[in-house]
Amino acid sequence: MYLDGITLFLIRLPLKAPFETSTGRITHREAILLRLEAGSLEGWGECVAGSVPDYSYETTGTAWHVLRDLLIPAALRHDWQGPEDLQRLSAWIRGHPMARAGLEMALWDLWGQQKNRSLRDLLGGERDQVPVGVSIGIQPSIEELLRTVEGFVAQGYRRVKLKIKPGREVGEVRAVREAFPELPLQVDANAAYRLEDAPVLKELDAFDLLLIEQPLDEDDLLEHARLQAQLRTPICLDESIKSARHARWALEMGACRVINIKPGRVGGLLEARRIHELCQQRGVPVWCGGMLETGIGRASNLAIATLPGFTLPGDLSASDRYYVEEVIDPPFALEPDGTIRVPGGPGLGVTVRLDRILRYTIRMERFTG
Ligand code: OSB
Ligand code: MG
Repeated sequence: MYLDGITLFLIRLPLKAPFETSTGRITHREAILLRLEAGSLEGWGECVAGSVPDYSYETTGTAWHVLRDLLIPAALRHDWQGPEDLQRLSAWIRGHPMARAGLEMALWDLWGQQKNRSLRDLLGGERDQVPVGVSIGIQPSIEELLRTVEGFVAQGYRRVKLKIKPGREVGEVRAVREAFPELPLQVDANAAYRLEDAPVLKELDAFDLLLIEQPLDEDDLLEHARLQAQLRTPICLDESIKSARHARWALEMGACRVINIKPGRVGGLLEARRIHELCQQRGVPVWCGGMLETGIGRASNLAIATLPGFTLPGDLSASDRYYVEEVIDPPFALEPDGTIRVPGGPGLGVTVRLDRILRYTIRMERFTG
């Protein structure tokens, strides 16, 4: 199969509420959407890189460059036998997993439509709905935090993740734990601590957390192993795990006991599935992380979260948790039992609303072979 054209859209979507992490605060989500054309079919993908290099070195700017100047010209010349081809085609490019993963997602969508199979089925998923949690940004005050948690719990979210940073952790976690003694709760530091901060992180052991996500720098695998040895709470790595090799190193070193799998961070769904397999063999629980995706990326995350090793609720919330307006129809909704239904239609199984995408597009470029 040859591709007839590829369009990149840089969109800037307003968030319902600002999202604050240890690295900063955003009011809009910038992301690149990709549309692949092949005959009468269209495949959509989403690249999770953000506008600034705070979570990883990739940005919408670097991803645009890698897609436009390297991946897209090669993709338009290639006779595709499947999304798997992308690995061979892009093996010479160092890094830039988010750019690759965006293109891979669109190839999977196209492939599923051509074969009339859902992405979930193509990946070997087993469920048609997945339990989900919500990731709550750092709030202006503990009162505000308690109100926010209460709102999401009332909506039916099954577990809550609190963003933390130095000085904004023990008081916050204690308050939420006291108000919600039974709530499955976890925290995410986005690499804000150093090994010297172990004493404050050890205080979190008292609150029965499911896990502490990425306390230290992404390169600090050795330090994470030293920290894990001092903590009862499992460490979960996010930013540190950029491939199945990183996952193997981290597990062999004892740097974590849980892994957050984000296909966008590891170069795509195939690499994500390899990490899932490795963790399953070792009895390590995994869950699907999120990057404030639109409905396009969310559909892809939901599909991989149906694999059997995804035993913890994902950062896969309903569309209305993030955006005033969703770019797909219908938006993803939270079911009363705290799950989200996984689309069963061909490919990603969502209807993309180009009219809405265009309203939020700040840069667009179309390429043909
Ligand atoms: O570290 O998991 C993270 C959002 C953007 C970048 C990094 C992270 C996050 C989240 C939000 O925690 C997860 C979601 O999409 O709900
Ligand atoms: Mg994280």
